[in-house]
Amino acid sequence: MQRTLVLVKPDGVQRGLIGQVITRLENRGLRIVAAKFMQVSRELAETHYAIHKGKPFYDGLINYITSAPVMAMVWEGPDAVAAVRQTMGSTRPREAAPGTIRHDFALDVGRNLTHASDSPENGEAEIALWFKPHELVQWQREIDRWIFE
Ligand code: DAT
Ligand code: MG
Repeated sequence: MQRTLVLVKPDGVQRGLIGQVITRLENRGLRIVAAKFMQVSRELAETHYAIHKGKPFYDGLINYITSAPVMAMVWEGPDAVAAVRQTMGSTRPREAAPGTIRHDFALDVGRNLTHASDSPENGEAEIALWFKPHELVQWQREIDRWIFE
């Protein structure tokens, strides 16, 4: 079982799309492990997006992610990192496949609604950055055996 960090970014929160993102991940069969509605500090934003520092879109990205609250979550499942990114769609919403969240709800790369970790290693690092260990809930879902082979 693999875990990944998911954020509904400020545009998704402001547009009332938290529920739709959660529904799609639930429908997929992924299991929620943690959730926290929060205002992102500049410090957290800069650590989370450190890899993009120096890029032309960096300042806009930091302003965007700190501009309103986000819904931060951890989801798990088999190959959860790849599965969630597949459900999110391409970074550029106008290149995202129909049926993906970014295709169905977004147009601009700077308002692409969600974040999802891009590798298992980054997933674990991002989960540790956004959540304290006791905020991650270990639980058994009754229907797991009908979703996980
Ligand atoms: P992703 O969020 O799909 O993992 P990323 O990690 O490459 O994409 O970039 C992080 C965010 O930065 C992305 O969700 C939106 C923004 N971004 C990326 N490339 C951009 C660009 N060329 N112009 C504007 N914003 C960009
Ligand atoms: Mg990324």
